Amino acid sequence: MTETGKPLLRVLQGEAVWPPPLWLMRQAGRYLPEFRALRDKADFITRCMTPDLATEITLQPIRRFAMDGAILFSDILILPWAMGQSLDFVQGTGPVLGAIRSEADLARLDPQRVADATAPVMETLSRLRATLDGPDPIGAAQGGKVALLGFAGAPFTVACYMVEGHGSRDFEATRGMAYANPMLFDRLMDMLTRATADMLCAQIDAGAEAVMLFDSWAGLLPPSQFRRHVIAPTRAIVREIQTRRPGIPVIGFPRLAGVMAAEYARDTGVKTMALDTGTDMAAMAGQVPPDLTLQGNLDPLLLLAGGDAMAAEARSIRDAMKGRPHVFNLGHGVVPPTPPEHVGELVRIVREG
Ligand code: 1CP
Repeated sequence: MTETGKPLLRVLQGEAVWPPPLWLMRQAGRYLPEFRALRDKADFITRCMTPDLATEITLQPIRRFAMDGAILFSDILILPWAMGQSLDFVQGTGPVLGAIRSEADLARLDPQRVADATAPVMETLSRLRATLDGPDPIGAAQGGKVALLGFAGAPFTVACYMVEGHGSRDFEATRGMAYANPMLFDRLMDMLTRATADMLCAQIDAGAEAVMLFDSWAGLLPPSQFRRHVIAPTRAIVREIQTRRPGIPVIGFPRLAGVMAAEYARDTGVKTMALDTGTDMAAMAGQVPPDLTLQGNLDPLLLLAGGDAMAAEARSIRDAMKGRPHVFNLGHGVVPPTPPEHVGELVRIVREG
């Protein structure tokens, strides 16, 4: 099977394919009983850093639902962890990091450590690619049609967790630092921009066929700051990948970007823009070039609810995008209480064409 035979890759290159290929953000995770069974065996970082476990978790949803894309099981915070920042995933609280607030804190990070520290992630990717494109003893290859996606957090969103030290509604310390100490914040952003491009190139070398940049907190920024901390670093990463690994598509996800999304699509060079739940896909399609792929954007809470309302909305999104390049997905991640049968039903509906 050649690469061009994978429907998801064809769409990510700008081709309209019907019915649209699909995968779901957070498709591997707590809503699957087989994931919960493994979760009790090892903590989160161990699961990410053990190729046997990360490979298995990545493939679980593919075996069950045969999505068109398999996304590496890892996390956007693995990069700061690999640079030496302390990171702990606390049950019920989320990630906790040793906050970066000063030059001295920043000086303790070492991007040179990333290649060695993330070697197990690259091993996971090469095993995944071999499985997905190989003969099919464990039912995960789906005839060589499943594309392998790598990812990273975009610099601004990763900086949010690094500076704040934990999740937040508004990341006040981070946005405050960007205004009050722009020299320090820019140094952190530059470090992240370079390290992210390097890590994504390494993921591509290990087998990723496309990569996604999650900018989950992009929408917190006013326009001038959005241009500086979202568009500019994303453009730098996209250019670096285009130069060093030509032909590999980049999916950008500027979550909650609102009216700035069209500018992001125009100025970053991403091949695909993923849209959050609040964006009207058809309206956005009218504002971006016809060969820019759009990805999204069913509400994860409609997937949780299931039934006729979910079916109607999924068909409506799919049909509105007919004739243009579209990857069907959610507008944000699958929520843990989602019944797996609803995911199966969604896959069936999107594929009925
Ligand atoms: O113990 C556990 O099971 C931890 C839960 C968990 C999981 C399953 C975390 C902690 N991360 C992940 C996996 C993950 N994270 C993936 C894997 C692939 C897949 O989608 O199946 C991906 C792509 C991410 C990306 C990620 N992590 C984002 C960007 C997308 C988004 O959801 O907006 C963000 C913001 C994170 C940070 C993070 N990691 C984990 C949690 C609980 C959070 C959110 C913290 C917060 O803001 O409160």
